[in-house]
Amino acid sequence: MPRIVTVGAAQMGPIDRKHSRADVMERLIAHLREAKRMGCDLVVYPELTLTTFFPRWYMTDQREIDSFFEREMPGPETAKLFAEAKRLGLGFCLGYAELAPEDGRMAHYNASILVDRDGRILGKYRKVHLPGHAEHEPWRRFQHLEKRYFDVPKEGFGVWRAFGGVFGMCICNDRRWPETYRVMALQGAEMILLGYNTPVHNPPAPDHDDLALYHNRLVMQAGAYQNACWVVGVAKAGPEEGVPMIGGSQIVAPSGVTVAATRSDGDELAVAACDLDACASYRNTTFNFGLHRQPQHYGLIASRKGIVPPS
Ligand code: ING
Repeated sequence: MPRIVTVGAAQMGPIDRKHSRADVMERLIAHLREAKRMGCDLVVYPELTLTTFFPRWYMTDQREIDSFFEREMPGPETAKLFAEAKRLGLGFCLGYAELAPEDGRMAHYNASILVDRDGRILGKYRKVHLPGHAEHEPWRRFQHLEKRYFDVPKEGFGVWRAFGGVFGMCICNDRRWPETYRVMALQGAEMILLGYNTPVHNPPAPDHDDLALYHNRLVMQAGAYQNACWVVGVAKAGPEEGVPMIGGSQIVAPSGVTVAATRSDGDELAVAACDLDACASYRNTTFNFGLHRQPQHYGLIASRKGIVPPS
């Protein structure tokens, strides 16, 4: 019996500062209803789906900063999403800014959750690779202050049994680092779910701007193929508060082939029926970790003087 999971990559167009959580809920629920009509089992939303990408602004007032965070999940404004998903029998993956009491203080995480069809939260992931900077850098067209507003979590990448398979999560910049996929694949991940908010323009490297969509596809296709797993990447896209963000949401098979993708920069659902057993064709051959990997050779070998000594 093939283990098919029909996935909806629920790309979101711009969410502006003036958009309330209620406004966003309407759009997220519209995605759920279309996904149900399309036969989906699971809907994947972008990173920080509930608000505009606020790290683009320099803020000093902690109350203002915390207004972009959720103190509980589900909370009063997100409960209706959980209720509608449960009513429709859909699971979902949701990215949001999490305010969490920890060691006597309030920790701030860029988080995502995996929710089962019955509304239970199966797992939570907190973004490991926080890009950008921590202090105001006025030379930039816009800021990217994730290092200012989010904490690096204590825990790393995990996987959870769900929807008949093994699922992992990561967030945005995580997808650019090969370790991200490998750590989850070594735990048995068959499908990795991720959301992203990626500006077209990267201030430290403007010469990369024309390749933004290519790099987006490259890293997810490589991650999928080299780790014999499905990768679902979902954008918050379009001109958001004057900053163009890439679209390019897509579902990538273990072969590395993109099997479904959005074409717009707005709210758009890309759907694919994903056979989790398709992972085996690569994980039992080319990427049979037990048979072919040589981890004893991957560390820094003190006896070998590399061209560039370790920093
Ligand atoms: N955004 C971007 C991302 O990794 C970035 C930051 C853009 C890094 C372009 C490098 C190049 O897709 C988030 N939110 O991580």
